[in-house]
Amino acid sequence: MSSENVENVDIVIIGAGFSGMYALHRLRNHNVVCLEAGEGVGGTWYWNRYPGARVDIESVEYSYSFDEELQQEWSWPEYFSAQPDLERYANHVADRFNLRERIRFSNPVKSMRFNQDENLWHVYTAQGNHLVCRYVIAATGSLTAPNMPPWPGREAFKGDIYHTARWPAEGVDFSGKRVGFIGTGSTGIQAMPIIAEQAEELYVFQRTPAFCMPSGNRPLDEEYERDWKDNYQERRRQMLDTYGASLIKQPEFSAHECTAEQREDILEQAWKSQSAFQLILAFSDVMTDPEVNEMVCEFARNKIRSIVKDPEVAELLCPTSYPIGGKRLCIGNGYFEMYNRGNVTLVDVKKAPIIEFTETGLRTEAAQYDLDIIITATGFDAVTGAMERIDIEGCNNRKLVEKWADGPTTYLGAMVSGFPNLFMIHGPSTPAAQAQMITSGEWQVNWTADIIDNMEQEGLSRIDVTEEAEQSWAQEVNMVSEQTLHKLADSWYNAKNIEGKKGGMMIYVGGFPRFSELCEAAIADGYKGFTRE
Ligand code: N01
Repeated sequence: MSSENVENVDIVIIGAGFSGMYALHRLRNHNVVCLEAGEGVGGTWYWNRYPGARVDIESVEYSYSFDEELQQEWSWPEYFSAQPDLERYANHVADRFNLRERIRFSNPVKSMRFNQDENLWHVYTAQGNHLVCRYVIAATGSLTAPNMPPWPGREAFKGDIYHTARWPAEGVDFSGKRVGFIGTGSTGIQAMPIIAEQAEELYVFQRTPAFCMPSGNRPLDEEYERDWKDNYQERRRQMLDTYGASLIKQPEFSAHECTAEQREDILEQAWKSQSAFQLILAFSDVMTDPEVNEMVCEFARNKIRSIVKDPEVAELLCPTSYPIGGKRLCIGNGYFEMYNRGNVTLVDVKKAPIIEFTETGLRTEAAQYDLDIIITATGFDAVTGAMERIDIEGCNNRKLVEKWADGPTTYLGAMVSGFPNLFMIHGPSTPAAQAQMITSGEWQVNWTADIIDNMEQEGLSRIDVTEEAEQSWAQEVNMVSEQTLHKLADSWYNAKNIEGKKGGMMIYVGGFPRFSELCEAAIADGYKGFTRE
């Protein structure tokens, strides 16, 4: 590329999802540009437009806090907003704060190289742009890179194949179709009941059954909304003091302090609470005490047995191989009820795995299934996937993928040693989906922006972290992980959802308050673990 085409800016933000958009707003006093792969804003809520896509945290919480007028003027139609409302909100924010003028849409970052002599990043996009900047903020999202199933024969299939995270904007018509659906995680559980209503036949290919509780979604009550609007500032502050940056209630008593009848009552109330996740927050020790966890598992299994009429199907839907909450608890609407329909068939692909796509459908080790449409809701190469799909070269020609070959290393989830002036939001070993992501993302953006502002004030041009700091952060991440039951479930939390992926615990399960305190303490302690020049 010729030098005339080089554009010099202060900061490049990668991604116009909720964190990237806020970073753009927060850092607008700098010359800042945002590069976005999609044609619109919203990140996760732009890409995941499959039927039934909906947030599982109340929208009054899962929304921006940075502008009082914005939170007063916006009205959410439902407690748990659907994808179109979340995308509408993202577009409203982009317009209201004039963000679009600084976003380059349909312009994914292809590669980045750090020039050690200049202390500048050179960023190259798929459209052929070359930007030179002092800082890069990667707001690339934890659940961005779809995990495509590995089976051969994809091209042979005569029907249509979709991944839920790349859903066509015009939608899909299922009427009169035989649909094969692979994946029974949060996504599949939301999409399938709606598809089952339209399709002629729905075949659900299940490898591991999921725990799921009803969402309790409903139109947002006016009084409830008013109460939130009257108390937003205080509640937003309280949210930051909770484990998940969310005001979902968690009691302080153990299940062992209750009688069997009391436990059953508490779990029954949790199930009916209309508040997501209440089941794993019913007692203080559901995620730390295996015996308590098993009590909650059995309660949830009994719910499945009471809903699903065919006992064999019900048993196949009961998870037995991991603790409840070890993977993200799914929140659904009519998921188990769906199996009582005559047009839904559950196929056990743990027993007889899928081996190939064929011209007419899918073949498992046991049978051939003829299908018109195949949907893969097979999750994501989570946390590291988006960053690793960019060719990133730091100091001494070291590539990020090489550095992360055995798993991602970071300091505070924010920076990687040898990759100066590059910050991540919701990076590896941050609380990610364990904390409400808009609020925790805003917090991380503010922390990062303060660091950058401080660099400018002090006339510094390069910030890095030490390998010792990365090691001490890895110890902290492992130490808190050892205290919970998350390690006992194979999921995107610990990289075990992708065959051969290395790295262990990808997220920080020590809670948002501890995470934010440690981040603040490092700065207050004279930038402990950082090097600045
Ligand atoms: O992905 P997942 P997801 N053969 O990884 C199966 C957030 N989210 O998109 O469990 C057969 O959870 C896989 O089986 P197994 C939320 O944080 C939030 O559903 O690996 N099956 C599993 O059943 C969530 O945790 C919301 O055995 C295969 C499924 O595909 C995260 O996104 C809504 C397979 C993948 O489940 C990811 O959820 C949606 C194979 N080869 C998502 N490979 C809300 O806010 C994979 N599977 C409500």
